[in-house]
Amino acid sequence: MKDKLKWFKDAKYGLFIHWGLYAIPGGEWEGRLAPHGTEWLMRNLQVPLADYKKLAERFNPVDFDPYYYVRKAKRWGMKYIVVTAKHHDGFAMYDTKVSDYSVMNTPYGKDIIRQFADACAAEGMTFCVYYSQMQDWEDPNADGNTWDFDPAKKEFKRYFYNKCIPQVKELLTNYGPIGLIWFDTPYEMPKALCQELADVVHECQPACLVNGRVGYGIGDYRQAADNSIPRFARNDAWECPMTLNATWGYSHRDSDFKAPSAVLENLVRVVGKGGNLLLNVGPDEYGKIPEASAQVLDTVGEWLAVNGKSIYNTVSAPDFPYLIPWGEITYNEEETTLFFHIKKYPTRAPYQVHLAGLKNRVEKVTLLADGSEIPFKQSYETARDECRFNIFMPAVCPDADDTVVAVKLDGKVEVQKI
Ligand code: FHN
Repeated sequence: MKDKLKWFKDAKYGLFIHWGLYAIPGGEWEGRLAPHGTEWLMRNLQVPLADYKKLAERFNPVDFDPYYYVRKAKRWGMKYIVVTAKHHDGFAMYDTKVSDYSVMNTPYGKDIIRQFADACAAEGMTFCVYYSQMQDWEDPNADGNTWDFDPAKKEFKRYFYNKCIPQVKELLTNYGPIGLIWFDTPYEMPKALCQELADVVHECQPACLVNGRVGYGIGDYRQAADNSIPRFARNDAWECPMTLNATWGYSHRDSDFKAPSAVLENLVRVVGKGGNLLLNVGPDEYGKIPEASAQVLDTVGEWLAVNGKSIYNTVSAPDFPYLIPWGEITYNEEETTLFFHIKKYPTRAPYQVHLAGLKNRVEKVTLLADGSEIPFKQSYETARDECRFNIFMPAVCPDADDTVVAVKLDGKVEVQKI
């Protein structure tokens, strides 16, 4: 098989959608607030299963339009979508024959995953699913629900072989090509079962990627911790899952969305370290996300429409010998071009941005946004063995959030060691 990770490594930016019954309480249950993510409400407030299940009788997202998400994701510059097919609460957002606890037994009664899959196929978007493999608060034998079910009586394998594996098979056989499957919270799951799960995925769809949270490094790519950007760059495939506010599921109370500049900064930092940013939205019980969060992503999408070349198909640049005080660098290997993401714009003439330690000859420097040429100077001081490279920016900052400059090199990037 050709490099099955290529699409993922080139994609750089994806949309995560956490959606399920938890969107209805939106973080609040009978006057009590869910302490962390709203999707953890049932467990954190120990809501009895019989009560939580009644939410299914109310689930009716009449405003849901899968094309809204897929078309928006395209405009937002995202290259894949990961939707929660089943989160920890155990409720399937699709037509499963394995359990009655699904969207088919709600007033809505339509398969959400099918609609996303079809819209993605029609719009040329890579469709992916999230599946909580270890925790399932509805199943007496799965991990997580210790208030309805006695932990001492749990037989995990009964859940694993009767619900988890069959449901994963359904997802991988009934919805066309799945770009990747996103497992989560493997906790103490035995390695052999994690391997079996990954094998089932690859038997059903050899090209489908398995994420790192299948456990034990068995996945096809790695995951950073939630909302955490690794300190060091690495150019194997990895992904940073991130929230737009402080929760994954919809919240009635939290509309503290990151500003576009903050999203952009996170995206460039993740991509500059060689990874992908998987940014989350949480639709409400009607199927919509707050307009304010969509606007944030619109703005980032506008920036990407102009500067996307500095993000997609890039890798992290090699380590330069000195800290870079003005921003980040991404690198397109095929085009032997470095992209300088200038966040701290020079304030005084001659508006210099300096990079030490670049050994290549620079052929051309341009402002990515409009292709205009930027003057530059290279020098080498023999006795000190120092390579210096300066560019001279326009006096007026073209983009206060991130001005991108394309630096075309004469060949593969080479960096001085000090
Ligand atoms: O428990 C989940 C959480 O609800 C959410 O799904 C995130 C997404 O990365 N993963 C787990 C916590 O790491």
